[in-house]
Amino acid sequence: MIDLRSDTVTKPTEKMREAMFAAEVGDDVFGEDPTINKLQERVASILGKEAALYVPSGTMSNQIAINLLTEPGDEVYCDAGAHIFNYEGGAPAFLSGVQIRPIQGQRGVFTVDQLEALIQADNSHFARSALVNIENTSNRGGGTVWPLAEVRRISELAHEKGMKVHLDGARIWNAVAASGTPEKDWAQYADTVSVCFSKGLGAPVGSALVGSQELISKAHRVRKKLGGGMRQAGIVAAGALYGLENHRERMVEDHRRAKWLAQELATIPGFDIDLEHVDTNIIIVDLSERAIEAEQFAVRALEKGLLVTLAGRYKVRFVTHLQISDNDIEEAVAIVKELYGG
Ligand code: TLP
Repeated sequence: MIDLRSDTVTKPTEKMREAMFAAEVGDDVFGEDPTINKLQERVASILGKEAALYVPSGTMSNQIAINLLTEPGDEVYCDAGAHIFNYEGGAPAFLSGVQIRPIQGQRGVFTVDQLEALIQADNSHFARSALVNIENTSNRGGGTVWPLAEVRRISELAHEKGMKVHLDGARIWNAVAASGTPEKDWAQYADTVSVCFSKGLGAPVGSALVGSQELISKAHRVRKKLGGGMRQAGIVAAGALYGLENHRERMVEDHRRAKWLAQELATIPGFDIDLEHVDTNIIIVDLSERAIEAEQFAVRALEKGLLVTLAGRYKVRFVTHLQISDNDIEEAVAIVKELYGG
């Protein structure tokens, strides 16, 4: 099976397992797990923020941020394809009582002008404009890396208007590997950053919410309320720490393979791929020209041993990761060409 469904499907490598096996642990709800404490310090330092909190998932990390930075009835701005809006089970409404105002960006990226046009006047008819969410890289956008200058402009406008900025950096590591712009440079424009260890870094579990000491102290209580305190989770945090130290630089390999795969798939008639913008490890293929339903594509590919996910009625997503080799790419291309020509 060639599993290109997501970079979440990776299994810990031997060395990662050894690090996990050897991890020192303690009760993290008492703040006594040395491995988690080390991970939190390290990730805060990489992002240039005061503090970090280890949490079970990227979803929890994003939702804690939304909870901290809004009041019920507030409005949150994000791209229409954002994970917080599409894939978190309606949690912003469920957990924080906020509404989402989606922005129709390009490949997951919106502009400061688009945001400015939507910010509400201070009038009791309107929801309070409270928070802007930037997802970098953009998942549904096809792994797009944001332009740093636009992130800065959005952050400046948001703060000028009394709003906060959250960076969903589930794949910030990919943005760094692709752009050469360090984590800190992206994070400086955000009040909170969520980073994931369980995607490109290849760790089995966990994410971190990063921000000021004040916000992260408050985040402890929200994590507790959500049931996210994990006791001796240093076992899994050791995998995250291992990934952080050893798997960031190799991501350029995932990006090279994604570009290669995209170029091959784009030679198939009616397979529409924005080749110029395969920035990182995600490829979205639009099959609408041939009216091939994504679900049907996925079923046929599965029969041949290739796993993909759906990104829309006619859109299929391929994701490269730690456990995909050059050989896997060759085989994946052969399978798709066998099924659809080219
Ligand atoms: N994304 C998953 C699915 O949920 C779609 C994937 O396979 O890509 N932010 C972004 C940008 C994400 O892509 C994801 C996961 C999350 C947050 C949530 O992370 P988890 O799955 O740890 O809750």
